[in-house]
Amino acid sequence: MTTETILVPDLGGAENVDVIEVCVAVGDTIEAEQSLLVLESDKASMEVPAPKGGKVVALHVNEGDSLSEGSKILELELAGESDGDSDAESSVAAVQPEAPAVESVAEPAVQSEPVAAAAVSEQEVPVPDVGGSDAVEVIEVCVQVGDELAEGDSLVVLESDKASMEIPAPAAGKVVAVKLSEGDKVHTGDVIAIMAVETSAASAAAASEPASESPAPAPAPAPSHAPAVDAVSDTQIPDSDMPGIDVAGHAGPAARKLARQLGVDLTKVVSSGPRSRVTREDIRNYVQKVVQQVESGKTPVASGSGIPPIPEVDFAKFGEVEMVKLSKIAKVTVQNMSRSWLNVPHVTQFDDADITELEDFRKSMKAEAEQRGVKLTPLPFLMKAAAAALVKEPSFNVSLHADGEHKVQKKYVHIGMAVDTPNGLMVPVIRNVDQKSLWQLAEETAVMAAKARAGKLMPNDMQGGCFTISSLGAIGGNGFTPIVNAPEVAIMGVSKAQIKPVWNGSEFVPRQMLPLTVSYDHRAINGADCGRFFTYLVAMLSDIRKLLL
Ligand code: CAO
Repeated sequence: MTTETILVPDLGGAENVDVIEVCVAVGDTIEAEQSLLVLESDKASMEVPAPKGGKVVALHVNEGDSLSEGSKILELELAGESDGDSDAESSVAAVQPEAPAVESVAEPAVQSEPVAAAAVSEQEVPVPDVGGSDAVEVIEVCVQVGDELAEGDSLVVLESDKASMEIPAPAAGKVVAVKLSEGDKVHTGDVIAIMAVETSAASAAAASEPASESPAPAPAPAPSHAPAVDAVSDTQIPDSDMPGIDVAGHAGPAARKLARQLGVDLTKVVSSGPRSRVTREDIRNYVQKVVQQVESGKTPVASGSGIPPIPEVDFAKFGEVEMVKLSKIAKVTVQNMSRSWLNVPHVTQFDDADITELEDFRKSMKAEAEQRGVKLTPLPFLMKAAAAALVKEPSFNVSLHADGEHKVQKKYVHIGMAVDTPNGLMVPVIRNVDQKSLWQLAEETAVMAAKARAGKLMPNDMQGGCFTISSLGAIGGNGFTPIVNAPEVAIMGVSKAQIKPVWNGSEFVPRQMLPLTVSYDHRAINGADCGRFFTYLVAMLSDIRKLLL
């Protein structure tokens, strides 16, 4: 068997190009032209094909390595060689791949008429030499008419079978026309765009000089196939100090192809490759996650789809940071809040309850509360009033059925209470609140809050709620808009009670006013329903004798 060392071919002078993907593994039997590696510079990615077929017996590269022309890629046991070739077996031959590894990409040259004085001239920007006569596809158009571009800003991304490449603006200027659309097949010399480019007498004069001597800021006239102005013009990988496309969804040809096959929007895929490059593995992980989420019902297809992701930011660029692991509860909260926020059209209504008498009564019960060993806070009163309102206005005691045809009317009154714990937000549920006394509720809410803070709630303790109360009354604030705890359809936010002047018809009197908000799911509840529910609840708190009726 003959073994050959496969080397990195001519990269057009580019050096230290990143390995984005290694497409083969030791033991693989490969064919000539099969992709071995995907390499990427700032401006282009390209696949390095096998110069011949055979079996990979050793690999010299890993993802993330930087390679230059002549770097060793792998050892290939050549296909079809007989054992009689054992002469060559001992001396491992280093061969240059026969096929050109990448298609060449030259800087686009602006075709223009030389101008005699300072002026803005409209100039065509052609597709540079993309190598070969095959058409290449436009996979991204990065500009639109009216865009002001800096020299080097990306105009379009082209992709052939083997490489994707960004075509940069050859000079600063304004886009006057865009001549290509995504999906177009183009050849060297086709016009990408027309740009209004400022030219000066000096640059115009220089423009008539040989291209290699023309100054950088102004575009040099050159035939579209000719090498462009700077040192990278005839390289196969455009200059690495040009800015690359710095957007989510930047991926090599292999990854783009896979994304297209699977219908994946690359901007949604979290990238793990060098310089935020989306790899094929990232796409597979994304698809796997989406399928799992849909199948487990965690992310109904209708929720979140089409919502652009929040871009990842490297905060360390701005100062010292520390990565803190999210607790399990915090992660569940992330999911629940996103789900409710995205699915539920929220409306929030505000009101103040006059709890002057309630507070007088509560304080008068302090001694008895101590004897009973419980603390009588406003919460049990709020629970009781909410339960009464849920019974009076059953439109609040429902959940929408997933079939889109029904709502589930609940005949029980279980109320959740948001508890702030060291591990995060938890919502234990107090059952049959309508049937319990204030003392029972005081005791049960205290037990549940203690259990939540100790991390001892069982799943059952947090299930079955019809409505939630979130009280920040002990902390402060004038009001907040709580997020409905779906599949419940309403939630009450309680803020801090304060003495305020209230007009009683003849004078202002000091009253203890409790700011309340009710957020509701407008799919299930109408504004008038909420008006009735909330007015009744506030009336109960303002005159707690009514709770007895
Ligand atoms: N206005 C003024 N004072 C209030 C009040 C209000 N609305 N609500 C409670 N208080 C007072 C209480 O009367 C008590 O005072 P005293 O000790 O003088 O009687 C004090 O504040 C402390 O109350 P508490 O917090 O111990 O008890 P609570 O029954 O009011 O609340 C609980 C229990 C579990 C709801 C609460 O401790 C809690 O965790 N709240 C946070 C909920 C939360 O995080 N919500 C946000 C969710 S969305 O992010």
